[in-house]
Amino acid sequence: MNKFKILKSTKKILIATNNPGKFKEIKELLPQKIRYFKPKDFNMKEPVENGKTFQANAKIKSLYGAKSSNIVCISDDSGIEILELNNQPGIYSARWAGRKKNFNLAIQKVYKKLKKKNKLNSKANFVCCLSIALPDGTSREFIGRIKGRIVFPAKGKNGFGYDPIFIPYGQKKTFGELKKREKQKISHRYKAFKKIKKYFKFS
Ligand code: ITT
Repeated sequence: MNKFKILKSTKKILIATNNPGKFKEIKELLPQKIRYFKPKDFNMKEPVENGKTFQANAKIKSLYGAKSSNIVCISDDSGIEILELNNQPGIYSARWAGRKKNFNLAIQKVYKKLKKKNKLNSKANFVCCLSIALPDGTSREFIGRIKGRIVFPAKGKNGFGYDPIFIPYGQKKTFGELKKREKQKISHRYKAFKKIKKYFKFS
């Protein structure tokens, strides 16, 4: 873990995601003094995400990012597990939206599958794995989860992806209806972030 000491003095970080919603949320959680880069700042291609778990895919992305940029890299592999659909789409959450990343389509797909089972309000979890990789090829993964349930119709314009159909336990509003800072206080991404917070210097 000692190698991670360099995070306290690091001035540049690549946030290796092409998803603007994720980029924003990750950047807002991290120290504001650091300069953040996107994959396109390094003309990076997307690595093949052929892992079988959130951890494996997050690691593929962060190691690829750190190697391509030669700076510290943070990646995020995340998704929604819908219990009545045997935890699908899980690591395939982005892929359910098709090549055009159309989340209306992905949400329709969830609707049709749950409707068939007459379980529109299935329990669900959002899962996020954050991975930090150093240019020397070292990486660590950190998982966060939030439990809740699915709701139809979709509600709210905040957030991204599946946010409009997910209500966290203890709340009445979907992630799409909650204010950005309310989601950021309880989300799967925040819970993963809490585990890495100690490696950074805030202020
Ligand atoms: P990168 O791989 O470039 O980071 P991606 O969107 O393809 O972008 P993933 O493979 O990790 O990333 O897919 C995760 C999908 O899960 C994402 O596209 C969202 O639709 C969904 N997801 C993850 N976290 C979410 C959140 O906080 N709110 C809503 N949907 C979320």
